[in-house]
Amino acid sequence: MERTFVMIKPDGVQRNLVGEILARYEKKGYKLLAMKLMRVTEELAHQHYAEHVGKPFFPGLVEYITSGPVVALVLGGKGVVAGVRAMNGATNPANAAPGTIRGDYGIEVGRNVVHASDSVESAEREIAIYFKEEEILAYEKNVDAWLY
Ligand code: RTP
Ligand code: MG
Repeated sequence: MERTFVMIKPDGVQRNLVGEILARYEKKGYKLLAMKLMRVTEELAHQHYAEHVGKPFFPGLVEYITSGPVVALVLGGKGVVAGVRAMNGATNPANAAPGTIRGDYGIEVGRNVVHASDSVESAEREIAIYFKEEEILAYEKNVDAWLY
């Protein structure tokens, strides 16, 4: 199953958006494979955002991402990498379409609520940074069996 790495960033946690955002991914049909509330250290931020080291916004990005707890997720499903990017919306919430997470909940690029991997290769790299393989669960769902 295709997998992606998703993060609800510190502003999402502080603004009580965790449940709303998780509900969107769940209702879409993506499968929750791993989840944890955690702090991102400076070292982790440098690893995760290695491609942005040296850019003008990098120091601000590190300060933002390390400023409070985040929710780290692994989601699975058909086309999940591109699908979650589409649900998150454009990087700058000012340009993100209404109906996307950033379009509905943000107004500032430096506070854009969520992260998602931009390719299958990035996803596998980022999942390995944030999770041990044993923290990622394989399981089947059967709603009827749990209702009755
Ligand atoms: P992300 O990696 O967080 O999912 O976001 P993205 O792919 O849409 O955007 P990316 O280019 O990878 O940028 C990473 C994060 O850096 C912050 N940023 N600030 N001030 C700026 O111009 C600026 N540009 C990027 C955002 O938090 C962005 O999500
Ligand atoms: Mg990115």
